[in-house]
Amino acid sequence: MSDVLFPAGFAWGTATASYQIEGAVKEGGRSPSIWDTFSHLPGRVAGGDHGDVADDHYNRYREDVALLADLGVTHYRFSLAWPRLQPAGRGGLNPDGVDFYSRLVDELLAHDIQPWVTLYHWDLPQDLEDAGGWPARDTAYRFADYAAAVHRRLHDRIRYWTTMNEPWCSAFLGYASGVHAPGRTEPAAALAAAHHLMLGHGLGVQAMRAADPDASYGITLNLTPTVPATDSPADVDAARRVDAVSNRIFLDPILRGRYPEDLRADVEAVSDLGFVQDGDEIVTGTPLDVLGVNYYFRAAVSADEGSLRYEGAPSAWVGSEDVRQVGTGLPVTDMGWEIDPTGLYDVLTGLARDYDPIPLYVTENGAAYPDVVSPDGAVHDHERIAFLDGHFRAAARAIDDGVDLRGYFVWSLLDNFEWAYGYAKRFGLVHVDYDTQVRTPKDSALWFAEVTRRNGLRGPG
Ligand code: GBH
Repeated sequence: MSDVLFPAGFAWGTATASYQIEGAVKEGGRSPSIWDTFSHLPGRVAGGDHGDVADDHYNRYREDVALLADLGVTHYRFSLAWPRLQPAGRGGLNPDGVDFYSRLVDELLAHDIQPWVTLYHWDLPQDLEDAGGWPARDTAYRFADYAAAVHRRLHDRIRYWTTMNEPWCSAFLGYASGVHAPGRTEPAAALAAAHHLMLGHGLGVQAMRAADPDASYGITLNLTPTVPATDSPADVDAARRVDAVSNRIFLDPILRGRYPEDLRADVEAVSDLGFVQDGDEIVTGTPLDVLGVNYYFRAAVSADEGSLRYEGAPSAWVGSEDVRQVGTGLPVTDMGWEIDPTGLYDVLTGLARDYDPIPLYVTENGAAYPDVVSPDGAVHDHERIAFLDGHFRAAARAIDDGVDLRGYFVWSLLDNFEWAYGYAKRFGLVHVDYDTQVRTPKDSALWFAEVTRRNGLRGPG
């Protein structure tokens, strides 16, 4: 029986995000972000949790890079905190912020780990939200300026630049359902936010590429393969609509330079997309070097039932508020998300089928489980190992079938602040004790180190 091997040079990594791990929210001249504000409002985050300390990665980054080295990863995906680098969201950069990321990058390179940077993973400077946030067009220009300024200082050592992480979440969880910061529930504003996130992305790529054409530029999208719960015409159309407002609303303006026609019709009652100005779709469609895909689960959807995906919160599916997600009976993780590796295969092969060729990376995939440290000092997270093993094999099948997949980042290196769920959900390969900040590599970390060493998996696909 042959093993599953990945192509030579395949990138193996883990991913994190600034607000989820750094803590030190008042150190080094950092200003508040929308997540600082939101998480300190009563009732917004489970357990009243916030990112004030998180994993204290800001002060412990050397230890964390050593953990990465033990995993044998070739790449590390992390995000830059805009409020650390440019506290007011405009103007000059904060030297202490630049210095922190500069030291982190040096530490990674000293361990032969390539830094893969995301410029925006949801921590908008609060000052910019106060000026209107992503529904305001100016925020796109502010983002492009920030991207250009940071790139100028760090591009000598960072070769992989991602503009946005999951603009869907920023736009629709932030401004429609309101379960993420800034917690607004304005469906039309959410559509404008989605557009301005893509506009900022395109302007940012243009500015960075002009300064350094040789680095790699891209964006990361959360893609949710969507299937009808039954073959009734209403459910089939519900799946089409959710696919439009979750996936194609970003994929098409970015990879084809135009919004899908069916989406325009679906959201007509909410917005005429009047904020899309002449020439904008050329900017959103600025050519990219890579597309990052975050995959967690597949959604089965059904029409004609009240859609309350979070208790009490409005739907994130603007224009399709009548649709709800239904279970299909597959086993779930601690998030309640169904485990479906075939969904990853379908996302990757679907992109290769429906869009012009572009190198793909899985920039996030992983699972939460209520891991505990056993009396023997270890964390026996066999479910996470099974989850990752299944998804790695699905990725390998996609490569076999011709998909240009170049790398895979596990979410996440460390247990961390899981947004609206706080610290209750643990996604790490490494366990974090939030009282002591002690890091304990889980069994999955040891298993993953073996995967990166072999560049593959034991046993047939
Ligand atoms: C990613 O988002 C994030 O990039 C990362 O920061 C996070 O920690 C990680 O995954 C784990 O959650 O039920 O309407 O709220 C997760 C992608 C997209 C998955 C939205 C859940 C459900 C939408 N998420 N999706 S809704």
